[in-house]
Amino acid sequence: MLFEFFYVYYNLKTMNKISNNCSVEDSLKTPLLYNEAPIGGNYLGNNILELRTKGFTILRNVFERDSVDAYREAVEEELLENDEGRDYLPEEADLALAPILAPRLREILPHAVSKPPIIVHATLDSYIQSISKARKHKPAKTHDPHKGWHKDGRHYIEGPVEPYFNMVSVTTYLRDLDEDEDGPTQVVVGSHLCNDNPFHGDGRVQAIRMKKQDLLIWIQKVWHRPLPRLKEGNRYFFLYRFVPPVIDNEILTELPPPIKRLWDATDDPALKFYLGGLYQEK
Ligand SMILES: O=C(O)CCC(=O)C(=O)O
Ligand SMILES: [Fe+2]
Repeated sequence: MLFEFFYVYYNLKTMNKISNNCSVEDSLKTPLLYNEAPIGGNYLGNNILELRTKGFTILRNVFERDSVDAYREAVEEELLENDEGRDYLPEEADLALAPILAPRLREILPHAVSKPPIIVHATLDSYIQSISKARKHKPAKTHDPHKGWHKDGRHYIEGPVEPYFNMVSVTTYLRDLDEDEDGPTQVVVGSHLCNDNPFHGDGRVQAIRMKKQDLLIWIQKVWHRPLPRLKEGNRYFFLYRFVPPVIDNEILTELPPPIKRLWDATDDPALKFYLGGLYQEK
């Protein structure tokens, strides 16, 4: 009897789990698999501290490592070319949305984007910015120390620095970045909080090394620049931006098609909020 009860309970639980997942996963079919385990321990706090002090942090083991290769191959098949001959992934593709559904990212973003006293969940602002094509010519082996540095936004900070951040960016590179030849992004550590300027040789320059199953969370107010990929294959740089939905923001009345599909498919209010913020159907 007891055994029977557990058997039924177990089945119900499993069915429930599957049906919960189905509604979302059925509407987003990609080979990318997520690490479902929470970030845990002190890691979450350390990630947030690092993001605020250094301007970037690496969120580890967000994806199942082997699935990233399958995902990248699927991306490669869906690439389109724009008028300037650059490859891009259409932002309405399911593949474009898959990385930001990772549970670990959903766990940390509400803490990363904050503007007290409003409690926020992150809202997607935009998707993929660019995918650079494989370099056709052989680039120089040394990097001009001045070339390419910029902040996205104002270059100089005036007055007191806002200690909370109202926009964070998330990047996946789909490849291991073990050395400069892999084409990591370089940053000046902590330069979102000060006026260190790499053109003057200020600050500590760091190339962001991470694995393909990791995500970079960063603030585009740090000085940064891409290093070119000097190996075979495309350099991928998928950029997503997240902002807190503050009450005086315009409330979205439309969502991009893949987001809308997911929004409709899920009954989970937290996921709805993550996808659309204060979105209201017209
Ligand atoms: O490709 C990179 O590593 C950096 C790109 C960049 O600077 C940007 O998207 O703002
Ligand atoms: Fe930039």
